[in-house]
Amino acid sequence: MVAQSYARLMTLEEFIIQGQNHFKGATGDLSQLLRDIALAAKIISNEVNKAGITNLLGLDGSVNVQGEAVKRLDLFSNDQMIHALSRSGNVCMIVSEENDKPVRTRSSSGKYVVAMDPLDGSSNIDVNVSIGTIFSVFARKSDRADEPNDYDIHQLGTEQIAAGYVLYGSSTTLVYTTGLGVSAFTLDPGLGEFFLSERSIKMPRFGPTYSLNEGHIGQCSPAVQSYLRKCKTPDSFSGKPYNCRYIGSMVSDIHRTLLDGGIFMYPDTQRLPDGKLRLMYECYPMAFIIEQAGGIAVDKNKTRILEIPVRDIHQRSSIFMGSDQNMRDLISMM
Ligand code: AHM
Ligand code: MG
Repeated sequence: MVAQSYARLMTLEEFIIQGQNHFKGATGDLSQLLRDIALAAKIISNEVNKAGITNLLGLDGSVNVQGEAVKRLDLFSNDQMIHALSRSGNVCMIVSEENDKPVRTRSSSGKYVVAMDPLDGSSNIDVNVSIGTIFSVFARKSDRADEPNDYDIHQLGTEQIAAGYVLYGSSTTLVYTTGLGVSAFTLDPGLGEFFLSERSIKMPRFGPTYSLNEGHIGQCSPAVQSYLRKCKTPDSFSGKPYNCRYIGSMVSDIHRTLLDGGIFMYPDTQRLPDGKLRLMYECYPMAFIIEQAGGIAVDKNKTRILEIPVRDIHQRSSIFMGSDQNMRDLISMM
């Protein structure tokens, strides 16, 4: 019975090959890169699930380039992702939250540059709350015969050729886009296989949910404060205020927003004038996914996230993203 039901499911591998067939002349290199990321995701997922019973859990005493405490699982995930991305020789350079400088792989002729947060939401590791991996893929600009350079990493979000995240939650889910819609895959941990769980995800045009660290509201702009007052005022249609949902793991908060609709924000505050989240490996990939699903993503100046230039690989950006209607309401107040 169970075996029969598996027969109806499409594996990630089949889906990737199907997608590759859409592109005439595709070499299969991007497909291989996505497979490599899926492999790293399985290894990290396995380790995340064991974290409570191994000594991987806990602080290792060092701090990352943002001055934040680094957990061992972050380092493990960073190593696994770098290793996986270096396997097939397709990636020449990797920008990671955990590395001060871009990491050059052995394959200086690799076609792609990847930006990633190998384990996002790390403050949630110790309390068994879902965390995730975020990635963004660019085609290099420089000649493959030369060494990769700064132009390869200072690309706009609109130039991403793929982006995605892996959510290590009650199940492990991989969500990605190559610009032809957003699809989700769920890991069967017994088989070690990702199966297609949702194709061409379109987020609801509106969702009665807002998501932010509201503890900082006193430091937010008047526009964000008045938007929040609106969220809390029962609307004339439903007679109810919006729901507040905030996990504190961007991957989890975005995944819920993607599926159920609503709005997610990490605004600028007096203390953090550019917010907290990193443009290249948190904001760009999530904005690409949200836009592909029919949503909107902007910063405090109403600038489309995907069009904010990269000055520094670890630069931060305020971010407001979510369903079309929620975002239009907010933008009209900004
Ligand atoms: P991290 O990359 O160090 O894990 O930080 C990013 C996380 C996001 O997942 C989340 O949206 C945000 O930090 C939560 O921050 P805060 O605790 O200030 O609400
Ligand atoms: Mg992180």
